[in-house]
Amino acid sequence: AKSKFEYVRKFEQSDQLLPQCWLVVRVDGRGFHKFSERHEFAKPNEPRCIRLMTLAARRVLMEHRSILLAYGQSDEYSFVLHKDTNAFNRRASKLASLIGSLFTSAFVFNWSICFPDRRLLYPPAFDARAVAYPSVRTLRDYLSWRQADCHINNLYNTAFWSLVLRGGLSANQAQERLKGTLAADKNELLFSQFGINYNNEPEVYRKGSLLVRASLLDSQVDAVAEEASVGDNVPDVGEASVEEVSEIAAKVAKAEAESASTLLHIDIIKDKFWTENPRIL
Ligand code: DGT
Ligand code: MG
Ligand code: MG
Ligand code: MG
Ligand code: MG
Repeated sequence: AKSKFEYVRKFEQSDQLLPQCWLVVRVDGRGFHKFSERHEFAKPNEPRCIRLMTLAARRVLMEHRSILLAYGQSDEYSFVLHKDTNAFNRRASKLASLIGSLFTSAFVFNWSICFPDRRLLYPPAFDARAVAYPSVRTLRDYLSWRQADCHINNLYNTAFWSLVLRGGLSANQAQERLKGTLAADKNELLFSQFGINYNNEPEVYRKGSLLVRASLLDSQVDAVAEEASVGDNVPDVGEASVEEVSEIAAKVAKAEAESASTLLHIDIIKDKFWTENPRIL
């Protein structure tokens, strides 16, 4: 019962990821520099977009049970699958395309929940790639890389937008002012010129967002998580009405429950979180 055309299947190449490696799928918004401008995102951080990204990520965790945790910052989210997973035969293209397209559709699907007063002006896209990491060390270094990127960019962007929006500098002048500065210089500039203690900026901006399967967490972290997610349940929704705000809160709470994941804004570079939660990796 095979057609004579069946042979073309042999042109498909295997892209199975190595066994016993941790699998990471990272999605990243296409052209979000422009997307954030067109949709008038707050600078440097738009809390409604962060909430939308996390809702979309929760949808992915709900659907794909082999994902242990996800880490998001800026316009990206990384999903970590267990090293023993056999999901989709560990095929890179299947994993990346399914997670990337579900993330994208969930982002669009939930847009009006997070931006009740702002129309989506064109369909956004997210690229996705799948990578295998051969050890806990390399996986943790991957996650540290993304969190270090979050820190470096957020410190830079906080200084840059303070100089432009509050210091009255042009974008070029602000860029010149920051050229060659170290982290300590930017901290000092923020404090002396704008009275901003960078360490008091919200953790969600400085550390990014970590979603962990609740069943893998140890109790003491659960307590911290409770606080973090309660805070996250009070959506900052601009011009939204009271009914809209409670609708958003209800939908966020529903997504939280269904994905059974806990939202944390914490340091994942240091050992502390991993040694306190040995069941995750
Ligand atoms: P790509 O990924 O190569 O297609 O290009 P982009 O433009 O997406 O660049 P990428 O991913 O390196 O950087 C993310 C951009 O999104 C960056 O220009 C900052 C912007 N962005 C992300 N989150 C926010 C936000 O909350 N507020 C604002 N104003 N911009 C944001
Ligand atoms: Mg991007
Ligand atoms: Mg890029
Ligand atoms: Mg990006
Ligand atoms: Mg099919």
